[in-house]
Amino acid sequence: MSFKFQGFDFLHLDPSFTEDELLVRRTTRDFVEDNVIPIIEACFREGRFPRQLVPPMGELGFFGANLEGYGCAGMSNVEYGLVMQELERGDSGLRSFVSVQSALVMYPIYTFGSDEQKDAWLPALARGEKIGCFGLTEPGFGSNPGGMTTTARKVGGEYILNGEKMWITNGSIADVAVIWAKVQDEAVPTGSAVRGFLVETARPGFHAHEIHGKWSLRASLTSGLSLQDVHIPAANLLPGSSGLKSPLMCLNQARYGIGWGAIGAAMACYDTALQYARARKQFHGQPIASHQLIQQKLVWMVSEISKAQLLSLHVGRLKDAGTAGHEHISLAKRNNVWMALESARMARDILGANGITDDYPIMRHMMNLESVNTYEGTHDIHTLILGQHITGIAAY
Ligand code: TGC
Ligand code: FAD
Repeated sequence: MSFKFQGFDFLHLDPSFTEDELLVRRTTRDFVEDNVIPIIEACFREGRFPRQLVPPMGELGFFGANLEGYGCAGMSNVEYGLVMQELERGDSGLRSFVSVQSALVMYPIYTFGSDEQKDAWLPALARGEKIGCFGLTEPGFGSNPGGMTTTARKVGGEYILNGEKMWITNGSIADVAVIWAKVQDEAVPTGSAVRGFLVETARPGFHAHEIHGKWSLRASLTSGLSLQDVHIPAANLLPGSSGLKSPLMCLNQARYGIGWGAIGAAMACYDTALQYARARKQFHGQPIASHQLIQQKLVWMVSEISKAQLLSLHVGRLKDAGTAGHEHISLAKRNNVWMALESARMARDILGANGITDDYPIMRHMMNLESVNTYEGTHDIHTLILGQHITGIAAY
């Protein structure tokens, strides 16, 4: 059983949004209600990504939504954030798909790519006709991607790539992989800078294998990538990429969207718990919502979701004004995912035994949020990023 979502606007924030922002939110919410909610529990149970949703999401302009031109919707960052919020109210896996395609594949092509690369990839990625993935993490280097061992050796007019990437969303269905590797150039013997490369996944030596056995993000595909002597033309280097800063700039875009997305997951859990608590009766025929301890949990969720909304809206306005620092984005990602995970745990408790079943969306959100807490910089890595910003001392 699931309850129809009632919306969440405790602080009367809706007048703070423009008409266009509210239209984007309504359109995405309707899409999720009509296309995601009816199928998502089955997809999660079967460990299946609902690929049939990719073309309609392309038509709605969800891919590369905050980019201009190349068939992209040219949304503001607040509008893009609201899309992420609504998608993640459906499922973190769906938001992940859009995050990777938009922030981690289209954004680096848009920002670091040549005109030829942009023309070749961006329109097809925007329509969802092509799918991309982002290969930064390696088996031995997760929180510390600067230690990566994947190499790109320049030989004549080609680069030859070797290495392993791990935990790569969409890896096994991608047409193109944005691979981050350390360049070995005979002409520049001391150079080992991290650069980005566009690797067509059909190239010999490129293999992707799906990672099974996940209890989280089961409606999303996660893969390991192996690159063994993969030859690519030198023109596949992203010419504007330079050093670890480049992939970290992509992560800022994705982390910003996750900050909003986590609010959506928390709203789904809170709304389910509230409706359940009003209907469920225990002791003297009274709804459990009449008990103080249940109310305390609901009030915690309302407080924290409201604060998270204010935080993401403010960071979004800063981003639209061009003044958001990566520390602001870390603050939003860290706080909002923590808040959503705590909300999911409280909401699960309110549903008692029913809370552990997939008759309700809470346990699925809770399991998904464990991944969201880890990827794009773990909760603790964002603590250290903020600690470094405040003190000027890196404590990694
Ligand atoms: P560090 O020396 O601090 O920095 C290297 C250069 O980058 C600059 N920088 C940033 N620039 C832009 N945005 C940021 N967020 C930046 N953070 C740092 C920095 O100023 C420096 O610039 P320059 O000019 O001096 O060269 O680098 P470090 O090696 O000490 O590492 C810093 C640390 C730990 C914060 C970083 O490595 C980190 O963020 N680690 C977490 C890794 C991570 O988040 N991985 C995510 C992989 S992708 C993923 O999870 C996708 S999930 C997909 C889905 O949504 O489904
Ligand atoms: P580790 O880095 O080994 O960390 C383990 C623990 O140690 C954590 O608690 C961490 O906080 C802690 N820790 C590490 N260093 C320190 C320190 N200096 N001080 C204190 N504590 C520390 N990556 C991609 O590149 N592309 C993708 O598309 C992608 N998709 C993903 C999808 C899923 C479902 C998941 C789960 C991960 C995905 N990732 C992806 C990888 C993700 O970014 C990494 O898992 C994440 O960065 C953490 O790395 P790790 O798992 O190796 O953990």
